[in-house]
Amino acid sequence: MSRWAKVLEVALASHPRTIDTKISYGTAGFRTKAELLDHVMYRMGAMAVLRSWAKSGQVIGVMITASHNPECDNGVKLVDPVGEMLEFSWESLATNLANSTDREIPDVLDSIISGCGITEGAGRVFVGRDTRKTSPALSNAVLAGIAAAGGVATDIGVVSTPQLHYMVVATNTGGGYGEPTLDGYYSKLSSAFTSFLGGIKEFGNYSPKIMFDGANGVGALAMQEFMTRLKGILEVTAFNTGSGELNSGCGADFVKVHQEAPAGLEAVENTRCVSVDGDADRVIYFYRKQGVFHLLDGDRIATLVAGYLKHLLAESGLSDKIRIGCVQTAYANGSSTDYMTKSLGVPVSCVPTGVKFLHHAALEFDIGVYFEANGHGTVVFSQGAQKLIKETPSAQSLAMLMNVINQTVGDAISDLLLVECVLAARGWSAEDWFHQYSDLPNKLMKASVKDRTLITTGDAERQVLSPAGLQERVNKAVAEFKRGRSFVRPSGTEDVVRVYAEAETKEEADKLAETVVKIVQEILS
Ligand code: 16G
Ligand code: MG
Repeated sequence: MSRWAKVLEVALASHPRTIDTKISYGTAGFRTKAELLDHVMYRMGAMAVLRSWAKSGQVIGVMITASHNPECDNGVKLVDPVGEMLEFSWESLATNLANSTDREIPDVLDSIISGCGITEGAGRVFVGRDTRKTSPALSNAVLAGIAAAGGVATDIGVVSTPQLHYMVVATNTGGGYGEPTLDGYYSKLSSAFTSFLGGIKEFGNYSPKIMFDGANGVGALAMQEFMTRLKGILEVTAFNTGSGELNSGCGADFVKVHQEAPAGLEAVENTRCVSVDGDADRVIYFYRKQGVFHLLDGDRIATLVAGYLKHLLAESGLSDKIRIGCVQTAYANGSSTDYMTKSLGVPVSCVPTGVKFLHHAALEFDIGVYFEANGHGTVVFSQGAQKLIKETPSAQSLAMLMNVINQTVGDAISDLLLVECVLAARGWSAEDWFHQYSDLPNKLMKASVKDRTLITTGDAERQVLSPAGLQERVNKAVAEFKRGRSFVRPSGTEDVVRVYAEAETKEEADKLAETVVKIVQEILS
């Protein structure tokens, strides 16, 4: 009898594949309408067990969420033992397993085992889920897959994506990264924040008061806990805490895309406001003054944080020993890159879209600050840098700030606490922060084409490699505009081609984007 008899039996009886639409493990796992996902969840449970075997029995995470997508969607992503996204080479294995027939499952699992040279051992998997109504049933499917494959599941329940990453890393490091419980997570971040703020004598223009938009998701629940723990230190007024629809008219993606305040915060003036997304791994700040909306996105967070970390390194005499750098994508506003490199003197590397690429590139620095413009990001410290910082008496502020940061993955609430620390230390209001530099006007558009996969890109998505002739025409269009820049890439999450353009004025940025959309449609029609 095949070692997978149980997996097949449960698949056929309780989690059969009843649809034959192809699904792919994309930038952030599988993501689609919730009703199409039961069999995928079951199979990912089984696959997580194999991944744990391949990683000598370390814990693997499975997160059920569709992040900022609408409530009707859902998704699943796997978390590797050190908190990173599932290793790239396993993405196609996941896609293959998800799309096979039920009866093919044993063969596909066997081929993973032989292809990756895996020896069976302990298979430990942590399962977390967001607040979507469809998440409990899908989580049960994952748990069934883990059990059928002979693994040991721990159901962490409703958590943010970064909380699940924390749990995985804290467990795999035997508590070295922090106590492996949710209480450990809250305690680590809130006590570091409290100590850091406690050490600041003068707040200047900073006031410890924010308005928080929880996107009606799990970020609101996490914030509830922080509000209790940070009482009297940070005053938080929470909106969109769960009674409304998830990500609808609120949340970080809404605010970034629409460039307007979310539900409940439309009329708030002169106050720092923060929005997180549906699984709380993205954060966006904004404020309104005299009716004008001002966005402080991931680029702004990166410059704020990198500038301050660089200052702390200089203050503690570690500038020569610890190299700080920043990682951005092509979507970073040209002004933020200029400010980072020229005014702050922090080197910037550019990588393709997707957290995993940024995270890897950030590990090349001793301190790597990485943020996508959309608000995904964090700071990572090399082991050497962490040790040196902890052992250097003049680097105590830096050591405290390091503990506010969830290094395992971008964490909206940890990022929020980090931003608050830096603003407090600088004595800045949101307006002071905003006026550090001016963004170049820009425009993001979508082009619908028959087959977006015909477009391939290189140079961190800044150049089109195929079809032939497309890049030349984009170059020609860009050359017509002062400070013009534009690039084209196929979306990893939607069936569209994305077009980004920036130029000296808003009108020109809009015109450049529209021109490039037309070029794309002409060439790909
Ligand atoms: C996913 C990525 C995000 C990226 C976005 C781009 C993760 C966890 N998430 O949401 O980083 O910005 O895709 O979407 O990696 P697009 O390919 O449709 O433009
Ligand atoms: Mg998210």
